[in-house]
Amino acid sequence: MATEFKLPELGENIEAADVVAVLVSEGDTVIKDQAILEIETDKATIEVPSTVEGKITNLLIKVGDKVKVGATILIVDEGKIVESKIKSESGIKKDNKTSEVKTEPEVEYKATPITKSLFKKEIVDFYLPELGENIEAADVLNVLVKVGDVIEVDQAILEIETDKATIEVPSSVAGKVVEVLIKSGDKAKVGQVIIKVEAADVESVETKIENKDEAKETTRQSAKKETVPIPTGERPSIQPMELDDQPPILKGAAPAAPSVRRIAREIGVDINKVPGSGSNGRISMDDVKAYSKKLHESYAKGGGTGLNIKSESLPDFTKFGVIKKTEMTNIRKKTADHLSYAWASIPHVTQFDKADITLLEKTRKELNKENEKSGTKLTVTAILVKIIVEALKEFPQFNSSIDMEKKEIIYKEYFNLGVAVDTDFGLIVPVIKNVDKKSLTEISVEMNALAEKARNKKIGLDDLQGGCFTISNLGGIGGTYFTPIVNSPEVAILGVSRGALEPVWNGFGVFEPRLLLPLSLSYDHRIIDGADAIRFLRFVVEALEQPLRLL
Ligand code: CAO
Repeated sequence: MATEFKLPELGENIEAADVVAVLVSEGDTVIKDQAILEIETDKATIEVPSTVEGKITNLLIKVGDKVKVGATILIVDEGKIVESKIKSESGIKKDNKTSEVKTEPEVEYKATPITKSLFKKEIVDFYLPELGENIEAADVLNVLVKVGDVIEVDQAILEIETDKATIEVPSSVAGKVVEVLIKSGDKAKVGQVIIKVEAADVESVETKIENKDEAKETTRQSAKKETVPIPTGERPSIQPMELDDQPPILKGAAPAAPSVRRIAREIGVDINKVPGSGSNGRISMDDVKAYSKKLHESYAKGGGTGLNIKSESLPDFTKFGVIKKTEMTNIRKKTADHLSYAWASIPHVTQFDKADITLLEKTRKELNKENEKSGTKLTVTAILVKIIVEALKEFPQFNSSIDMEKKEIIYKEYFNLGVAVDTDFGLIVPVIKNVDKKSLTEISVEMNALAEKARNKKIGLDDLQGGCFTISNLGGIGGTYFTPIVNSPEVAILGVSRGALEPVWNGFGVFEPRLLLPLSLSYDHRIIDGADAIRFLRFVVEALEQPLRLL
């Protein structure tokens, strides 16, 4: 006998729904409660279970259709069906408990009245929801409910520990706990049944919770109901507004249709991080696409570095003692942003060496004494500026920048050197332009003038731009070694620490007191190899040790 299966009542004021997936085909044999359709209303996405049994002779809807409540979905022939055919065609169990489809040669099925409501009081399984990318299981620390408890949506029912955090798992179902299937000390797998609940008499629209097996179409066709009610309240309180660095939403399974989840998984998007725009935070296909687009944009903004750092929230320091707050100066803000970017986006390596500047210092001091009257002072930094220009000529990759988006290296044929200046309001790096065309004295004069301007807040924007390489000399203040941060988009920086007298073996049986200058060369390992960095630094050391060659 031919029986029609019509779209049943879906709830108050819901007259139609969009067909998101059709889970059966013509010729299939369906049984009662087997999911045959996935539909989306403006309230939720639900799987529609069959209320008829038999072989499908006519399938009258397809994905994308809008179906009205009461419209015929399919027609079945509910005659006698050979059991083996059922098994081979649908591979299913008759219900969600234990009873397999009977093994007698023939089973007679009767159609259930089409008017049967989707919304009913029933026992539902609560599964351990998805906990985040690559988290498949967690240790159960505490089970917070027991049989007989009446629980509410969002009530914590379990305390679990993953390798990332300790989490309270909230229920996504309200009702009376009839079975607890887990205990402290157990390892719970995502998708595993935790408790069984006699659901409260609410319009608990059902959704299928995903696990790995669900990706398989065969399982999707299964009549075995793996369903949990979607929380009827607001979406979990941890709002997923940030991108990939945010923790997943842990309060309940992300509300999304299985088809949406599957696409998210296929394109590598963690569904738990997608902000849902639908009612109660329901995640649509468009939400997944928008999130994925934003994710790619944020990667692109990071220059292809994937840099997407979110600040951690600070503790309340007043709990530990008295505090005072001041606003960051603009220089401090810019320095913080710039250095954070450089530090996170450039793979830094720092190479150390020491230069014997005994002779150089003797000569420098003598020259300064001779030139005392002119007021021109030759400084260690000015000498280093001159040496670095020669080194940049010898090693052009140190005078370059990298364009990661275009995968290009930009070599500069001009020589502008930045010198870090310590000021009362923060670090400033004025740039001495075209150093290769200037004498040591000119460099010295210009550098002192720029440092003075920087300290008196008179520095212009032009004085701060166009640098190729930076020198940071902290030796006037002290210190042995430090690891300077490359001043992006440059690719290397020389850190200079305090020159000091040290005993050096002269090769003839005696330690001699020599003035050694500690040098630290930080470089961008994407473009500069370690061997080149040593050669570059050796070049600088040798130039400092043989000042006559420099002249
Ligand atoms: N080792 C030992 N003594 C050093 C030295 C070193 N590495 N560098 C400088 N000195 C000495 C100088 O010889 C000078 O002594 P004399 O007066 O006897 O000659 C004295 O320290 C002061 O030097 P200076 O500061 O006048 O001149 P400079 O060219 O060496 O330095 C400048 C100029 C602008 C680099 C420096 O004033 C400065 O601001 N340094 C701090 C840079 C900085 O903050 N870097 C940090 C960046 S990361 O946070």
